[in-house]
Amino acid sequence: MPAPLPAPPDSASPAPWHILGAGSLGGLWATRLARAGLPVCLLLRDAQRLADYHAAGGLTLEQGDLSRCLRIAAASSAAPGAIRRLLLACKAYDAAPLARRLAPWLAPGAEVLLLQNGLGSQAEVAAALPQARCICVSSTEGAFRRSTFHIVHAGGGDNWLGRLDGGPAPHWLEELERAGIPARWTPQIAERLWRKLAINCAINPLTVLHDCRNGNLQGLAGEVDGLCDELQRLLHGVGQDAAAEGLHAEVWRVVVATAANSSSMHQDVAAGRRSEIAYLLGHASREALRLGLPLPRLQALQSRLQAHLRARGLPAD
Ligand code: NAD
Ligand code: KPL
Repeated sequence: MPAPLPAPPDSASPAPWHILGAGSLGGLWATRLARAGLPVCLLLRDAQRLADYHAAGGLTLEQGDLSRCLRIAAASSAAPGAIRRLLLACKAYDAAPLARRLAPWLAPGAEVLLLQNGLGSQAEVAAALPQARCICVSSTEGAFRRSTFHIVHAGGGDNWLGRLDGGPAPHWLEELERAGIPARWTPQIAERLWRKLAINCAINPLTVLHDCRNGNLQGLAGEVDGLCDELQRLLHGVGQDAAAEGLHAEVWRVVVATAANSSSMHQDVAAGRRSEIAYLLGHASREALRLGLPLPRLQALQSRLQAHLRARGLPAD
């Protein structure tokens, strides 16, 4: 393992955006930053993935009727060189192991943006990278991969950024704006993350168990409302009163607005991929246990989902 790297001498020059994971969201950020002329380096899994990327000629972004292939610089995540600003754009369960692997390459005071859904992975990464400044992102943008290096921008949304310990907005927020990435700084990022976790817990597991699209949950109103009651109690329990406000109405608004969509968890399970259950329902259950809050509907939902995943040979936590 290499020794930790010192900060580069010219730290006034704009720090390149190192982006780990040329998946859906990582690709969406990388292509928009590169299109705006900002320095970007994609960190790919290994030498084979790097060779595949060069053979593909770059990363393609599809937005509406327009597609553009960008030749973005890339390196292997095994030997990326010095990193001053990192966007960790992997799944929640990969975040801490990958952060540990990249730790020796981070310059002192490096900034690490965490794009993961749910909660729990952010604290794991922060513990793994005590020398870095971690910034959490709660994203409601939508993207998927049409093929390995072809990203489709599927839905508009927001990116809320903030540090769990507060702190002022970084100067590079303007770079995101310039790149057309909707980004807003909030001192209350935990509230945003908890609110999204609650919405995902009310919608995603049921779409898996009933093998349905989000809109079909309108036929399961009692079940959804019962979960929202308990999620609201949990949010109050963890001190996120603002996140609890109007939760039922917000869940129904999302169900209707995304009626034709398959939830991310439904897509993962249908494709035989690992889900992020441990950082959604798993985190909610762990917090309820810690607080001594009995939430029987959430617990029953978690048990049903875990049994469903195990029956398909998928990790249940
Ligand atoms: P994804 O699976 O499309 O992308 C993850 C990428 O990480 C993959 O390309 C994978 O190859 C890469 N990766 C894993 N290990 C690696 C390694 N060792 N080196 C280099 N790359 C590695 O996932 P995604 O949809 O972009 O989701 C990322 C996070 O963003 C998740 O937590 C997800 O819940 C959240 N999110 C996604 C969306 C969306 O629309 N896709 C929206 C909001 C939030
Ligand atoms: O975030 C989502 C997800 O699928 O993970 C929702 C809002 C439920 C939209 O599908």
